[in-house]
Amino acid sequence: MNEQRGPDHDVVAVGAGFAGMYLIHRLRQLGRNVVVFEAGDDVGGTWYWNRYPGARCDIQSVDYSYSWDPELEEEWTWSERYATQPEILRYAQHVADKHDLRRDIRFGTSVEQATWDEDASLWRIRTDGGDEVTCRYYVMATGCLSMPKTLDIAGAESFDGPTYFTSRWPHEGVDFTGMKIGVIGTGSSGIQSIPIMAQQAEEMVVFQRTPNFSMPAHNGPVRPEKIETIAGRRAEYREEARWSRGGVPLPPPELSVFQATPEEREETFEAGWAQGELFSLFNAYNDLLINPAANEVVSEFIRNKIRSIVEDPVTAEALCPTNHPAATKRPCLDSGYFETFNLPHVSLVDLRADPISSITSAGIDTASRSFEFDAIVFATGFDAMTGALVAVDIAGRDGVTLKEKWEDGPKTYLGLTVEGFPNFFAITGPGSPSVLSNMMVSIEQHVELICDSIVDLEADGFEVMEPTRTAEDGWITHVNDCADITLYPRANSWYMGANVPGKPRVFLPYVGGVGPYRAACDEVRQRGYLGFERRGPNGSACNDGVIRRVQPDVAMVLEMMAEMGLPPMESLNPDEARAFVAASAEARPPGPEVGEIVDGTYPGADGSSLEYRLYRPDSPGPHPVVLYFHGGGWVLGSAESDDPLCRDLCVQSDALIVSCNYRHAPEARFPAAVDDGFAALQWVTENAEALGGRPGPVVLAGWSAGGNVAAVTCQTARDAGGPAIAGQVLITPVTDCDFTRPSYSENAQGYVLTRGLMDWFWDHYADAADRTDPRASPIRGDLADLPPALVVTCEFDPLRDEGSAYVDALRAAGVDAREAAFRGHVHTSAGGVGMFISSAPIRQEIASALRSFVSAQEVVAD
Ligand code: N01
Repeated sequence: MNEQRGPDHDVVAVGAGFAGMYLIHRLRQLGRNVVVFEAGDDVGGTWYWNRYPGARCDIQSVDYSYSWDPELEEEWTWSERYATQPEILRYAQHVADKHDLRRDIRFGTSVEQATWDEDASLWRIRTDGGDEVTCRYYVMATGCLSMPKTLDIAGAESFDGPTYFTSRWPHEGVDFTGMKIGVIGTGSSGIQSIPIMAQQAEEMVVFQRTPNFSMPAHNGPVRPEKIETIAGRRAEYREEARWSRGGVPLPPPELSVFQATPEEREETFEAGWAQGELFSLFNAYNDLLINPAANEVVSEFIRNKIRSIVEDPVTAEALCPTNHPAATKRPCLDSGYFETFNLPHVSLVDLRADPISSITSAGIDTASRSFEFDAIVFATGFDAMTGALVAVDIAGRDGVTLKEKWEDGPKTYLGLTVEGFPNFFAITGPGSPSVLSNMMVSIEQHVELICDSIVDLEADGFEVMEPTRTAEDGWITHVNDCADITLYPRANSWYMGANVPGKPRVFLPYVGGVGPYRAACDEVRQRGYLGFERRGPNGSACNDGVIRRVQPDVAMVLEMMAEMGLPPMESLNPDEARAFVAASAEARPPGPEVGEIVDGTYPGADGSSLEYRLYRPDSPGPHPVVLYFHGGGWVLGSAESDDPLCRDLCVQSDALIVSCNYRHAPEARFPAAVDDGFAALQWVTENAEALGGRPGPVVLAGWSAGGNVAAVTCQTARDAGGPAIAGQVLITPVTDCDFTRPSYSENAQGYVLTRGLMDWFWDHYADAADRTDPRASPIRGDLADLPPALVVTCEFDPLRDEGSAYVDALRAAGVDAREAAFRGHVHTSAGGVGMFISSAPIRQEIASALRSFVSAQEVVAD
């Protein structure tokens, strides 16, 4: 080694599975020098090690195969939809032969240590053979499910007979003929191997801790319809896969399971079951993985299938998964798994009822029985996603190891790079789609991204790249935001690290989808390596920032709206805008059922009759009363225009919500709206009992311009000496006519409420001279002695800063005021009932404030 010459290799990688193999090919094309260390004796990675009987792919092989070699695509034909491990391994070997990959692979060699040398800007790699090599870039291509989980069963070493791990199966195979065997574990490996081992064994006992959702693979030759889909358009098909959600082209489901009749659902699920594809059931409706009630429908469908296959009802029930939503643990594709339990020599031990106490020299003891076996098979899984990465002693800048850095859970930028670990890449690492995708698509994308990043880095005159802490924290926040809107975190799965005792419980993969993930990575590059610091002999450049900041479900709707290319609302006249808003309201989810809805009228400030809509909880009254004012910039909206939000608040706060309309601009300009607000307060207070509410001070609430009306009404009521108000909840309110606060420029466009639209609203509502009147801009009024306040603000709202400023001003005036600031949300988030799962905490916060204002009032009254 001569560091004057630079490192020994451009790139060192660990692992000669599909990732390491493609990396060699791609880097060679770029003229880079690469060496791959591989513990096994040949290529194949997971398919080299996992040789247990029945091991197969659970993504169709035409999809789970390389797309980068068109010639290979033509010359290789898969014999089955889901190829067996030997066939997939032959495929890997064929590719290695064809591209002469083995000459850059050191087989039978593990990397034990990798240390970043900051002074020399290179990695020092030490192998188990004691060799040391240096490289500029270090890549872990070790796979997500390659580190077997350490056995956590008492007495694991004491069994006298042979033991086998599905993840480390003997190359020569195992013949269980005439043997009595015990199998522990019913994940994919157990479910695939149990039917085959049962064919040989004289007796088999399966020890099951958690039953799993599995469906038949219906394996066989690739189906004609699949061949047809691909024929003559393979490149397009592959491109569709790259932009799909799971790495296999599929139309996104449009309907909720509840939009289908029970008969339609049954038909759809039956077709999915017959299809034999993981996505066919779980992609059937759009809410199966986000709504517990929807998931229960498909869960029960699968349970009924299990009950119909397994003859013994007690065994059938024990095989039915009930402790996690379907697909939140990796579901399985099987070939005769449930049928196996109908064989007379196969039995099931339900460990939830009768847990293993220890493994003994003769077999396995449970709490109530002793079993003797000739052999035991462990299908107990992996220390997934992080196990293989922290198994190597990787020390980054300042000597901090990856294991130390990830003590509380893995932190990565894009699931590929790590702050503190320059020029380090983890292919399909935690925080990338990886195990929630067709791995081939994700592997190829990461390999290409690594290569592009290296080329760009050097072309820009740098030699080191490293993500910033801000970028990494931002990405992990986004990864968690994506997971939190799904049901995945509800399961004790290996996705959550929950299968390994002591492992931090965090959601490991990125559930936002392969296409959206690719878009984020592309954007990082297009924006000049946003979130990276790049350094070289001639200086450094830090392009700090966060690539995804909007809540994922909100971002999806924003994207859809952008794609629709709608004219800006401010280009319409008020009637057109009103018609547009009314039509949009038709399409939104309705919100929850309430006890009763009553529509009526009340006298406005000018004596005209104005509408109200009352939402009564489904609980015995009388209820506390909330007077609510709708949003719509004083121009749009009605007593019922915030219907889903009012329903939700009614249910959650157990209060009577009276949504009162007010006169709208431009027909009735300032101060008509706020005059009506005060009239509504007087009327609702006087009529509280008649409306079925509790007499006494009401709580005021309002969204946007409605928040403005509520805030002004509080001031008017104080000045008028009543009626008394228990509290005010102002949801992203207009509090000022000043557009100079930063949120107005930061969020001027792209987040539904634009600066242009606010101009339009103000122009319709108030003359310039009136806008500074405290009845238009309540922040400019006397704020002393106002009711306690909760002000909701959203990060991507032009009105954010005036909401915060109102809280500051209220507090300065001695008012008990609190801001609830919501990260990643927009002006309309709070009202997105049934649309933005991520906005549920906003409504919970509002409902809890409504309740607390009322109960504080009750205490005073007592
Ligand atoms: O591992 P797993 P796997 N006492 O973790 C049980 C991929 N894969 O190797 O669920 C008793 O899923 C454990 O019980 P519980 C695929 O992504 C793909 O089967 O923790 N039982 C569980 O039943 C898959 O998801 C294919 O309560 C214990 C089982 O062991 C992933 O690899 C094929 C136990 C482990 O299941 C992992 O699958 C195979 C204990 N102490 C694998 N410890 C394809 O089809 C663990 N268990 C492509």
